[in-house]
Amino acid sequence: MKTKKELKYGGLLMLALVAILAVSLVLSTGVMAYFIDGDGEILPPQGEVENGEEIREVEVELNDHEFAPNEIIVDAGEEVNFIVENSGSNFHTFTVYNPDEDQEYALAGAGIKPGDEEVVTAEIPEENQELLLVCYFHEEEGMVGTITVQ
Ligand SMILES: [Cu+2]
Repeated sequence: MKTKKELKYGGLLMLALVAILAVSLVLSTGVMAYFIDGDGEILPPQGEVENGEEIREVEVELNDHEFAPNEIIVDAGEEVNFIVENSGSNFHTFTVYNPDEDQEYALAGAGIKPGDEEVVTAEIPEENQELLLVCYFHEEEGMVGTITVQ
């Protein structure tokens, strides 16, 4: 038969195990998404939110064959207007995918002729995750990027 003391320590051990389990669950899911710069810092979202407006504007240039910038950071659940300018000499697409969704359906996107500029509006998902940015035509040439939702 266990003494009172043994029972007490048994309970504490159980609590500690539950706490460790909870912490590792959290670490393995959402939290890692914050550590995107490798130093454990949360980076500010890019672009501007105009006074009194809810919509962030992020400028992106399409070159032959890359997005500039190709690593974009936004806030979860916000609406973003990507101001996309094709500075290259080829036709490019600015296509945003949610890797959790069916790849046939882009979250947002546009095809843009050389010299043209278009506003591509995207409703950013609520979950922390990484969205994919691709040009349909030059994905294999490395015209890809990420939109980190934090
Ligand atoms: Cu392209």
